[in-house]
Amino acid sequence: IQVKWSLFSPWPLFRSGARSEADGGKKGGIQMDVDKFMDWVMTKNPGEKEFHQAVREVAESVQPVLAKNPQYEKFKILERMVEPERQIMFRVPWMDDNGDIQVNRGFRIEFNSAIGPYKGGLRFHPSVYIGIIKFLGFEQIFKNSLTGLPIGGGKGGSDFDPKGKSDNEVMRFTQSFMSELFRHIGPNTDVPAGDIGVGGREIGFMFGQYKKLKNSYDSVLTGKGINWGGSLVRPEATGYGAVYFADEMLKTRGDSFEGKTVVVSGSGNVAQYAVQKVNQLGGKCVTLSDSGGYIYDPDGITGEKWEFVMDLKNNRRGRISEYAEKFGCEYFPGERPWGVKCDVALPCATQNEISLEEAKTLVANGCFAVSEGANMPTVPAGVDYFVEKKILFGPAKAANAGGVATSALEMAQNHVGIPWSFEKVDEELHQIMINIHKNSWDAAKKYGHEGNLVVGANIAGFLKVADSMIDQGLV
Ligand code: NDP
Ligand code: 2IT
Repeated sequence: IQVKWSLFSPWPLFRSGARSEADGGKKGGIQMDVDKFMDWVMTKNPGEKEFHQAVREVAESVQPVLAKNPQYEKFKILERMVEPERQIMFRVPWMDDNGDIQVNRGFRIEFNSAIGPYKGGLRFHPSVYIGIIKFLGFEQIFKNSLTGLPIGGGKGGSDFDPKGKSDNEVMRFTQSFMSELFRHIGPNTDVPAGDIGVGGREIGFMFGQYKKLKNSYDSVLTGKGINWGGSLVRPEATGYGAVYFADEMLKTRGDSFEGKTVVVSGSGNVAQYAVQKVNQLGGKCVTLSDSGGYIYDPDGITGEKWEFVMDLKNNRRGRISEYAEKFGCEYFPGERPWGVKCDVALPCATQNEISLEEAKTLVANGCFAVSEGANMPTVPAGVDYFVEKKILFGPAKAANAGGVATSALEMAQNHVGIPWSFEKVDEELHQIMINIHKNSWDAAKKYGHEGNLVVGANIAGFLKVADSMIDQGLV
């Protein structure tokens, strides 16, 4: 049997030993060989390609920091960060409406608690496997740090497919899921929330089951209903936040959403409220999509058309093609909306939904700002292309941090026991997005990548977690 010795002793492989050039080798961190580091990560985490993708971007981004600050290398911060503190995988058996037994797999990855209890959503989608949950959990560490609030990084979910399931089936599944998850979470330990396939309905069923098992009314999930501990603006927060972030980017060029044509993908929670906020700021959203295809409405998705989407997706749980039938606009089955001419693009569906070709098409058609509402929606070569072309590019962990930030505000309200007004939460959210943009901008500039918010967000998110890990010793 051939054993890769790098699995046991990675350091000599990816430390070049050469002092960094950045400071003439005087203060000197050690230059890391990112390719070799990634070989080690990939050997330890085989087949998890989305996780590899997320780690590589962060590892590349923080090189200027490692070069100037030897303590991060000394304390093996990056090597420790890529290893989750705890990973939980469990069986979720449940009974469907025909009386047949179904078995799904549940996950919760408690990735990093250096700056607060694990925090991050739960995704229910048939594509879910460990590599997806790990990429999302890893991203969450830096995103949560960027919010400026005391929340660590975690993520979970299941390969359960909510599509076509009855309310009763969803309830039985979520109760079974929580029957295992409850023993791992807690208001000061780990606080899940929603993500793809997990919205108010699922959070409600899970909260009910948790409460029954623990006999305790804990702030253990966010995205709760407004009658039972939820926060105003949490449903809106991710979409609003991604638009607030885009607005900050536009301001750096003396511009705004007024009169802009905006292409949006997805038609779920994030997309819905991104459209509403764009409308409020004077822009026009002309597309929405789901896994079936996209609709193109050149007049804009406003008023009763927006209300129709809300009812279609949140109550009737139908397909976006019905919008085209109802309002007589075009529907493109099996396609993504990136070929539509626009000023601003808001990817709000899923990972790797903008390919390099699509990134090129967007730019060729005049798109000059992209704010990522979804997690990791642009492939790495697409991100590089946007950066190279000096597009205003808001990377996911900065641009969509408004959701988790407002979750932390929900926790704060729960801990004090007093709810805030819509205006107060919205104001806090807006200010948080302004701060994230500024901090990412400043970090990029400080480390020699002015205007590159990918590098800036990764560095700003990394520093706070890295310093906290050092403060807390070898844990
Ligand atoms: P929803 O489940 O409410 O909506 C997801 C939307 O994306 C649906 O329109 C869905 O279409 C579409 N979609 C999902 N997977 C695919 C796929 N593989 N191909 C094409 N379309 C797809 O989820 P959210 O709106 O909550 O989440 C959207 C994105 O935003 C995700 O990347 C999520 O991680 C991210 N995010 C969410 C936050 C939140 O607070 N909810 C916070 C931060 C980020 P269909 O119904 O046909 O599957
Ligand atoms: O990706 C994300 O940030 C979320 N799905 C929201 C997480 C949260 O805890 O609100």
